[in-house]
Amino acid sequence: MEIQWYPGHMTKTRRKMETDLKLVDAVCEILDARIPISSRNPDMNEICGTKPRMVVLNRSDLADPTMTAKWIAWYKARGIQAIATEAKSRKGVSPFSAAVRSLLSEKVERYAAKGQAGRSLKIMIVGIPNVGKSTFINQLAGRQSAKAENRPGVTRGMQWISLESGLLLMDTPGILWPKFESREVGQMLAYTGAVKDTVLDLEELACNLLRLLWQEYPDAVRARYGIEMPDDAPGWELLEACARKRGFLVSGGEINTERMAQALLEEFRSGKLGRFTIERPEDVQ
Ligand SMILES: Nc1nc2c(ncn2[C@@H]2O[C@H](COP(=O)(O)OP(=O)(O)OP(=O)(O)O)[C@@H](O)[C@H]2O)c(=O)[nH]1
Ligand SMILES: [Mg+2]
Repeated sequence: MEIQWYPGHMTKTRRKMETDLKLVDAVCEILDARIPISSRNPDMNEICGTKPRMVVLNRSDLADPTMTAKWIAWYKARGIQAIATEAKSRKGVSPFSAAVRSLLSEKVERYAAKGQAGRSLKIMIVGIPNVGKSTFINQLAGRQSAKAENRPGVTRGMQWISLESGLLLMDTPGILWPKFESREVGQMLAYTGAVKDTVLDLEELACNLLRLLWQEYPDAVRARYGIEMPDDAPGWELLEACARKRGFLVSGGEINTERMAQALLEEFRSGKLGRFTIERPEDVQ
């Protein structure tokens, strides 16, 4: 499966990001807590240079809480500020300001020494499409300043939003990168909905996801779809078994795997199927 999805506006965003970098004190990358590896832009080192950086693991309401705790510990062990959030419900969002101040403590002290204690700290918020950047900013601001919707590509331009805490946040459009190091990264981003479904083969995607979940979280799959299959059953057999259990048939009694694929992806993305983290710290290369 070849995934083509690097629209021209992302090239433009990346360039604008590089030029806007001089305007900010730090960069905060928002990751999807379900896929902390694949949702991390491999070009960030290059784009950010020496700017201080921190990480937010958002959508943690959809991730496996034990794994989220492991990820936070993993970042901490590497001296990287990281917090876990559920921007949609605002849970975990408030420690952000303190984390930024700690990240920029030298600057905060310098400002205070110059009698500029109230001077704002400017943070660029970046991340893949649809990860919740604008929602996160709106929750911090306590108002709907940035447009947020459940589809990738909602934010089109950069926008400044000021917070009462003295932070000034720059919302940016979500970006992906032109090349993926591996096919897996592309698929991970597709499972979570960071990439529009129109560029994908839904059934292949659903088979691969189901295979992965059957391996890592079999109880959740069993509980939702009532299937009982061998541990090593291939993805398409799992998908067929689920479709049969659901009664997704087409005339003539054939199984409607396309409908099941759509249902599976929707139920995974919305959290109805359970809370999953499909990338572990041990998988970091
Ligand atoms: N379940 C869940 N949904 C979230 C969370 N944060 C944001 N969302 C939802 O994700 C969708 C996308 O949110 P946005 O804030 O528009 O995402 P964005 O990163 O700004 O997207 P682009 O501007 O397109 O790059 C919305 O439907 C939000 O309600 C979260 O922590 N958990
Ligand atoms: Mg946005």
